[in-house]
Amino acid sequence: MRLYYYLFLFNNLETMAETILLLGAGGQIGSELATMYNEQYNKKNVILSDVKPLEVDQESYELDVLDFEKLDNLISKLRPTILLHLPAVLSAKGESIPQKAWQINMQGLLNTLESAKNNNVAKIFYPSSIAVFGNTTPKLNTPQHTINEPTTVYGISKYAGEMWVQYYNEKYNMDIRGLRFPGVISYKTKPGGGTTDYAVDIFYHALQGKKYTCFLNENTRLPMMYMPDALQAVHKLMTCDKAKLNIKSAYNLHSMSFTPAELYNAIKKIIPNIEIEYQPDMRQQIADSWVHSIDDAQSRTDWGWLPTYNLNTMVEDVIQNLTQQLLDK
Ligand code: VAH
Repeated sequence: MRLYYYLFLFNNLETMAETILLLGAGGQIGSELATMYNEQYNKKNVILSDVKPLEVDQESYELDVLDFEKLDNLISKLRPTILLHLPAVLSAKGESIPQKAWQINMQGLLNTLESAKNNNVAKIFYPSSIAVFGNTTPKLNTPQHTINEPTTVYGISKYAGEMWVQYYNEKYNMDIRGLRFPGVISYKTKPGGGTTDYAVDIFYHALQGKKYTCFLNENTRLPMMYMPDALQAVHKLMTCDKAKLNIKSAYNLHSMSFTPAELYNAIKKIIPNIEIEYQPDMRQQIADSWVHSIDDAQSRTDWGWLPTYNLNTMVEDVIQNLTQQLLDK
C-alpha cells in the first residue's frame, strides 16, 4: 500500500511543482489553454494575465507585455516553470495598425524572452503561424524549412519571433518551443482580427438563421485546425523530452485544409437552410499569400503530433456545442 501512496505522491508532487503563467489568457487560444491547464494542474498553480482585466476565479493580473518592468517583476515574483506567450495582433487587424502590431508582437515577445532568461524559466511556449509563409513559398505540402517571405506585419513579426526564439534557445540554452498554427476554429471564444475568422463566424450565422457574407472568395483554400487538436498539440509539445526536439524555432503543423465553399457544404449537411454570399475584402490578398497544406512530418516524428478531427467531425462537434452554448445564453 505504501508503494502506491508514494507513487501517487510523486505524480502529484510533479504537477504541484509546476507553476504555469499564461500571458494573453484572454485571447482565442489563450483562454482555452487556460482551461486546459486548469484541468491538468491545480488551479492555484495556473496564473493568468492579459492586457484587459480577466473575469476569472483564479490568480490573474492585468498586464501589458510592453511594460517590461511590470512583466519582469511578475515573472520574478511568480517564478513560473512553464510560461506561455500568447499576446499578438492578428493578421488582418495588424494591417490597420502596422507600427503598433509590430511593437506588441515583437517587443512584447522580446520582453518575455529576456525576462524568462533572467528568471530561469524552465519552459516557454511560442505560438507562430502559417502567416510566416508568403507568395514565394511552395503552396502544397509546405516544408518545415522553406522560403519565408511573409507579406503581413503579423507574418513578418511571427517569423522574426521564430528567429529570436531560435537565438535564445541556442545562445542561452533555453527551452522555448514553438508551433506554426493554421487557422484555429473554436466555438468557445470568438477570434478577433484574423483572416481565418470566417470559419468561426459562419457557424454563428448558420445557427441564428442569418445569411453569412464571407470576406473570402469561395475557393480560398487554407490550412485549418479545430481547437481541441491545437490544445493537444501544445500539451504534447510542452511535455515531451527536450532531447527529441530538432526544431528550435517553431514546428509545422497540419490538420486539414478547406475552402469556404467546402465548409459551407459540410455545414449544409446538418443545417440545410444555411445561406452564404461571397464578398472578398482586403483579407483576400492576405489569404492568397498563404499556403494550402503543410508538411508536418517533423512534428509527427519528434513529438508524436497526430490530429484527431477532420472537416466533418469538426463541423458536427462545433454545431452540437455551439447550439447548446447559444441556448444557455
Ligand atoms: C489569423 N487566425 O487569421 C490567425 C492565424 C493562420 C491565421 O494566424 O491571423
